[in-house]
Amino acid sequence: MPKRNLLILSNRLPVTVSETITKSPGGLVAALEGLSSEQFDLKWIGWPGSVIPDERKEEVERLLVEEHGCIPVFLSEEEAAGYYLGFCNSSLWPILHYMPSYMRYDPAWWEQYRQINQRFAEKALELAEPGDLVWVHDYQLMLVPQMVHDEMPELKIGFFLHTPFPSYETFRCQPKRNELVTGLLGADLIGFHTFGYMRHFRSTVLRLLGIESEITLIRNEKGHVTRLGVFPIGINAKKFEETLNSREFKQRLAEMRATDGDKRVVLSVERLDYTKGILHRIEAIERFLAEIDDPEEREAIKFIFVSVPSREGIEQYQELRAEVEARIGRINGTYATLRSSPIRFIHGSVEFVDLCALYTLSDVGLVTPLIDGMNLVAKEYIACQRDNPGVLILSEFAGAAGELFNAILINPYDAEGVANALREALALSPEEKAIRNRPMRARVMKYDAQKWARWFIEQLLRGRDEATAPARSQIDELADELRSAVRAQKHIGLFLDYDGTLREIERDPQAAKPNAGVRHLLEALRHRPNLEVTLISGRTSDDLEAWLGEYPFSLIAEHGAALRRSGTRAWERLDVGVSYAWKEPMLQILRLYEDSTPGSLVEEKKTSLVWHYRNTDPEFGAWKAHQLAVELGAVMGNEPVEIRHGRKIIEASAAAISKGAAVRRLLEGRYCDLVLCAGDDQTDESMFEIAAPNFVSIKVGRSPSRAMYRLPNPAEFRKFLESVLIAKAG
Ligand code: GDG
Repeated sequence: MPKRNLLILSNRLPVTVSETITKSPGGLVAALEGLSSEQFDLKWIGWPGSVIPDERKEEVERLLVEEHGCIPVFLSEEEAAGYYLGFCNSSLWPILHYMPSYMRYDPAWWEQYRQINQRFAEKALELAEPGDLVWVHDYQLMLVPQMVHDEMPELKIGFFLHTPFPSYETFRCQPKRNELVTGLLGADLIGFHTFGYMRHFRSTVLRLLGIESEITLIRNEKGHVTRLGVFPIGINAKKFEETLNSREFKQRLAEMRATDGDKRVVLSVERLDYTKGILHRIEAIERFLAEIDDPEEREAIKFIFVSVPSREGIEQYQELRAEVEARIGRINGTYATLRSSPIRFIHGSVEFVDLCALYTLSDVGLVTPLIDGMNLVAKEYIACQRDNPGVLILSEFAGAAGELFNAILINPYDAEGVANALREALALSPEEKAIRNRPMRARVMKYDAQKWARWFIEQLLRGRDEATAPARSQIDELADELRSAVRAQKHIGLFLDYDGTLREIERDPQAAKPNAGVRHLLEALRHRPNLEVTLISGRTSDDLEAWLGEYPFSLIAEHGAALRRSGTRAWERLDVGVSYAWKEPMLQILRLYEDSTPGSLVEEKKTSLVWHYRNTDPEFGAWKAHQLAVELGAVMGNEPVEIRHGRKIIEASAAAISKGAAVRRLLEGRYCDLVLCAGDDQTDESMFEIAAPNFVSIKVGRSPSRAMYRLPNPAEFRKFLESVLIAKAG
């Protein structure tokens, strides 16, 4: 099999460029090691992390490409400020972490963000060949999927969000919310850490863009399908296992034990970020210490904070650092003795092997984010509890809390609860700790970063479900067939649904009168010889008469209950003898739903009853609709009625009446060389079921269908009819 490119797009390249270029492999690099190099040619597109002077760019780019497989996206000082510190980290980061009051917004930042996303997309498009995979990472690049998809829809585009996706109520605060969500929907697959984030995303798409979705599938207005998935990221398990077995590790651990071995150690590791709950943790520690009466007992406990400097150009981060340092100073001032002080604050990062030794040494891992996409520190802590395990205290607001089921879960806002958890953790026996840790460690080591990446890529590669695959797309063949039928003056029967097929759907059904495009087409069709046209609709005969009555075509109204044959003005009923006894009890049920669902309404038609919920709260309406469909199915199961869940409607109609039955009726006793029927929704499927050798069907739109051919929208459908039946005829 030929190799495909796998283009990884992330804000930062896994290298640091200063005088020289050094590797700085993060979790993502390790994750990608799990992918087969026989199958993929891995190329990484990203920012080298520092501003490179113009005269060095060419050389840096060459070295990065040749020696590291990295393609740089260079940023100027100003761009880095606007895009990275500005839009990404002062606007998006707080909103994705439920902190709208921290959000700042400047239109100039947005412009930079858009432009830099465009630059990333262009780099990907330069390298990509049809069939390649593009995997975009994180909130810095939310516009890239749509930008790439617009230019090369044949690429498979994945997006993974490393942060939470917040509820709609929070996300809606971001001024560019629609653009951001639309940008993401260019992807074929979007991955989240948890089901909750995925649920929020779907709800946001529904509320912002009005697009309903299935649990793992969103089809946008243009018909593009985005699948959604839950892929909780893992750690580089192999590296941890190897390090725990290394001599260097044992040596560092021994050194640390010599210094802190007589103390109970409580460890916290994180970037110095306001989402990590550092101030809340300090409050809990203060409370915990205050409740210890014996100074010696207090002295026997040591808190270590490893706080990696982060985003120091942003005011809130500077303030946080000052506040953390001040409060730690206060606690240490209060409780320090000649021998020790309670909190050791390291504002910097430690080497990986030291980090492992610290994790192993500590009796408690204290992880307290106020909100966190996943939190790898919690998983890494567990990985290092192999031989003489400690206890993990973990915030329930970290994505990792869903997996690390045996940790002591805390609410970081509850200082007293955290202090209690500390006491509980420190009192656990070695056996209890071992029992808690074993299954968690097994999980953390098994579902590691490599598995995560393989799993995501497998899903990205997976073909679309049968249900969403387009029907036969060889519409050109049909066009040729129709043209030659016209040329040969064959007799052609056309059965055309109106709303959604000939004419675009409107929000207000009464606004969907024939427009210029429809009139132009119908006018032309009426003058074609050997063409027998029937217009079909779920609308009333009055509606059809008013809008389309002037044409000499047959008209079928009410989904097949009423018929006006061409050349006559009279309507005949096709539902004579059909029972409507079910309508009264059904109406009572629908009225209950109308009353209890603000914005919904019941429409009474001769042959059917319809409950519309287009103007309801979209989530509440969809839920009630589902409930109604189930209830009607149960109560009306034995009645001669068909229940249909259509676009923002639940419709109950007489089972004997259908568009398909009406078409059959019209075709009785007459001969056509070719019959073409077209429709867009579920009610048209009864026409598509008709099986005859001279019968062809076209589905307009993207939803699943039995039709033989497919066109994307009414405008394309009208163009198709004009081109095959009118333009080149005669
Ligand atoms: C984002 C999301 C999500 C920390 N200090 C040192 C050090 N670290 C390493 C840890 C860990 C990583 O940094 C931090 O990862 P987290 O997952 O905890 O948090 P974020 O940086 O906020 O990451 C997060 C993650 O993306 C992945 O999707 O889990 O929710 O916010 O690996 O070990 N490493 C070394 N020295 C240190 O001092 N060597």
